[in-house]
Amino acid sequence: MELQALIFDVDGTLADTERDGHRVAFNAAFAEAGLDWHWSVELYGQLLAITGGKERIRHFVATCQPPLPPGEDLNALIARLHQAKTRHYTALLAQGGIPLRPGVKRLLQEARAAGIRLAIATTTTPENVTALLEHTLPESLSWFEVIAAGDVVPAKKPAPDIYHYVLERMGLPPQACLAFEDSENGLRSAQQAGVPTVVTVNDYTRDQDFSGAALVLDHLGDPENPFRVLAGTVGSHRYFTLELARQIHAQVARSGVGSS
Ligand code: XBP
Ligand code: MG
Repeated sequence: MELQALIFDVDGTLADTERDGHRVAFNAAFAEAGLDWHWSVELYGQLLAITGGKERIRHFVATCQPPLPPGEDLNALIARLHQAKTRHYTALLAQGGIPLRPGVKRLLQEARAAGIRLAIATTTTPENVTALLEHTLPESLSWFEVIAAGDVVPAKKPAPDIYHYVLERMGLPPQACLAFEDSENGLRSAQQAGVPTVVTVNDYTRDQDFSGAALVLDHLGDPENPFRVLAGTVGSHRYFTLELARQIHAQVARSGVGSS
């Protein structure tokens, strides 16, 4: 089956948003609420095991037992903090400080020009996706035919639900697609839905278990900034092109490695 669509994760994949974006916004929301909570770079790395901001705050409260404001229901507190966090995060993106990762813009443009369909599968809040694209590559907002984000499915990654949702909306079987993820949770999500997956690692995820990925790279690369291959074979390619996407996709179809 031919490659028909590319499905992208957002956080860590399209852009390095976690350490200097989401984490900073969570801390700003905690400070604004008068809470003496602070998520250090290291603690945040551990909290990333839980996908989804509201779920992450709940996990932090349960495991670290920080002081809570008296008399407020926990669900209401989490909802309030998360709304503030989204406001801080989108304001931060509007300042333009978080660029797309190497090769992302080039690959999106190449895929679009070739008539390859594009979609997004992420656990983050929809406003965050819109804000990121608006401030990095505004024209791409109309390129993604499905932007599946946040609470649109009840079970977040590593559950496969968000990929099932995208595939159903696109009317495509998983074998017609290639997913791009940066984390083990993301890889497991795509894999359980049967979508072959390319992983581009980042500082928070590089030591995770990516067994079963079709290819693992440090980033997608560009002609002047080639990728490093951490697992898989790329032939003579030095940066990720649509031709390499097709090659990887065909390889998975032949061998079964890289899909569930
Ligand atoms: C990303 C996430 C997100 C963000 C926070 O995971 O876990 O929760 O950290 O976003 P993935 P919200 O890249 O695997 O989709 O606060 O909007 O939930
Ligand atoms: Mg991610």
